[in-house]
Amino acid sequence: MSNELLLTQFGQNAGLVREFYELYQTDPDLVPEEWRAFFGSLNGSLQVNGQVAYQVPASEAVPREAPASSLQAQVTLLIQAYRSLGHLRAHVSPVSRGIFRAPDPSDLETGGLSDHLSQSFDCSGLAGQATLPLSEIVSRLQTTYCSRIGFEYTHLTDPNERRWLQERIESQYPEASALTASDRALAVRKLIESDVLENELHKKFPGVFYFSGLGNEVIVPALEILANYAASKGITEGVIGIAHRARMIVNSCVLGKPIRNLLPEFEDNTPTTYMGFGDVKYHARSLGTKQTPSGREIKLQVLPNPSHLEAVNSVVEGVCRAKQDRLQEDKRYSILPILIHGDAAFVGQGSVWETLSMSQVDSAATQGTLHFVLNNQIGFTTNAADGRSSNYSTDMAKAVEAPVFHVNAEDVDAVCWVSKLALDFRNEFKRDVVVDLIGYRKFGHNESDDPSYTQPVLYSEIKEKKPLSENYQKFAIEAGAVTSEQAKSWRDAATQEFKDAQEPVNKPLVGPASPLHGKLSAKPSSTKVPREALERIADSLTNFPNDFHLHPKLKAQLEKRVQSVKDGDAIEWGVAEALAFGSLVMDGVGVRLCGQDCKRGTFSHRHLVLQDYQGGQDFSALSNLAQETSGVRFDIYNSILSEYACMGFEFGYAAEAQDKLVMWEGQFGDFANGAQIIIDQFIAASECKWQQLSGLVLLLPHGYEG
Ligand SMILES: Cc1ncc(C[n+]2csc(CCOP(=O)(O)OP(=O)(O)O)c2C)c(N)n1
Repeated sequence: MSNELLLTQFGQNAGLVREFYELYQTDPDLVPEEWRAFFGSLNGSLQVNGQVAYQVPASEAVPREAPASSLQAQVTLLIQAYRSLGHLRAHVSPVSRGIFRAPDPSDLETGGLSDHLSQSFDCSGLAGQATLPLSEIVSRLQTTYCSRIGFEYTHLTDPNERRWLQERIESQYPEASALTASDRALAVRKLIESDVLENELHKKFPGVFYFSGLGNEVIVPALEILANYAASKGITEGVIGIAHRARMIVNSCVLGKPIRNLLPEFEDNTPTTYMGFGDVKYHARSLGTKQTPSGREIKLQVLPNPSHLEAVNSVVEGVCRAKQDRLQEDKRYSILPILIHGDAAFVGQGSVWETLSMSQVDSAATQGTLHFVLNNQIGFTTNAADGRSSNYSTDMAKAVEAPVFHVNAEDVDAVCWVSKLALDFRNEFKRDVVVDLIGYRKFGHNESDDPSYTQPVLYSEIKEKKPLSENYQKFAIEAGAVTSEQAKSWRDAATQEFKDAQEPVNKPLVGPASPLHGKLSAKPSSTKVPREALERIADSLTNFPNDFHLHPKLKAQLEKRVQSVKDGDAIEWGVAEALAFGSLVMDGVGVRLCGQDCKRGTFSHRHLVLQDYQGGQDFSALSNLAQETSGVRFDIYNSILSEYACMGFEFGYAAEAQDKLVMWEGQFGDFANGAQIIIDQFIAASECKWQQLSGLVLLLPHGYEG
């Protein structure tokens, strides 16, 4: 087994271990004491289960009394250490709870470089330079990689992506990352609005749950400024999945949901809840349209979701994919999925991984998703040490090659800059990216919870913290971006809006329990299909291009299928299905079928996508038929081996594409209960809870033998 393979036994920490080992080989003092002891016990090679896992090639080991070339090697290692591990030393947490640990890469004394600070070295393109004095190399690395953002991007395997990020980061952060004066003013206003709304809700509805977002309220200016930026970059619509935390301020202060509409939900005073339908306020859908400074409009929607954390992720993706499927290839990116997670849920809920895992596959890719983690460093009462085995809660995102940016949630400028960087990366490379907003939770888990039972020390620190709106307002005034009069007028206006919004709360209720009431009817329609149409569909099954090479075993089988339609006799299940799908696409109804091994069919019964026996192009008879007749799409996909996220995705797709037949197929029917949350919370209940329709069909072939 190769060294690299053996290293994989350290899992995602393999790179870290190797780098530590290389540093150790250069100089044992470069690594922390415990690592020194560990490597020291290995007798010159890194071993796992008695086998050599990694041996620094003799040519790479640098002696302590180093000649110039070895000094350069040490400088290169130093730069590499900052780029790949600097995030572990960045000041990303606004509270003193320590979740990060790493050796100090700037410890030049032990690295033997301190006598060479004025000497120039090759700096691996740092700041666009070929060489720089060591003192400048170190200070630049320190301010870029160990300030208020922790950048994780060296795990990306594509050198273009790494280089793109490296150049942006090293040329812009922190010097060129400040917000403009007008964006600072906007951020102050949004923070004030969030603060006022939360405080007023607290006063008016003591103990009523709305899951305060304070401590991570930076998400509000971040989304606001991001929406403006996204619109200027051609994004026309953002579809957001967000759990309970901070949802009120996102809905009201970003999507513009009027407080007048919010308050009745707090009093359970809506026609829907009177009828025993509906859902709690922090699960509701919200829609907004923004006119942005670039003159372009952007639509935003928060999808409704159940309490089941992270369940909505794949639904958001499905909705976005359905929207993207209506667009030309070069416009698909204009629909942006945004998923806002909790730190504990992100690492704990399987749906997160399943959805990440789908992010690049043919059936479900959505041009990259922007993830925000509202990382308050706690899950209800549970600390990170009990809540996860990984260093960061975001670590699994690295497995799909998503860059991860950890950012101090009290540094508004840094948060907004890195959010824009994340969007640009997503637009450029069409892959997921994560912004981990490291903040805190101002209050308890909910509005009647006392967090001092479980985190007494942390909460005595949090109690002393000033609201971000105050701190940032002071900063923006000092920077000349706003005046104190402006800030006061925004605070007064927000308070007044809340006051005014209370007036209609006690008015009598009018309106239907559901906007769908009386609007739905099953229109009977004829399902007859003319014989000629059926024969055309059958013929299409073998209408191969001249250069297509059919698998020899399929020839007779397919010919028999065509003949059975002509004879009108002995029509197999797979043929009947093809006739049903084919007749729909000929009538102009798009069809999408997705599930495990769907293209061939689990029981070798479908064969709707045929592989060329000599490695040429696949043949999809019904896709061709759809294009030739009505121009709609017939899409059939093999999904990843998941039920939960895949069914959620198809639910979202079907909810958005109501003009199509959308089907999810279970490999065997009994596996469907891997997606029980989607069945119970979305398929069975979405109309009643959120007036959300979805025509998703579940195909559940029976059998226990799978
Ligand atoms: C699937 C699921 N399991 C458990 C819960 C109960 N629950 C609600 S919030 C929460 C803690 C979530 O922590 P985190 O993801 O960090 O978000 P935070 O509330 O801290 O913002 C738990 C356990 C839930 N809503 N959904």
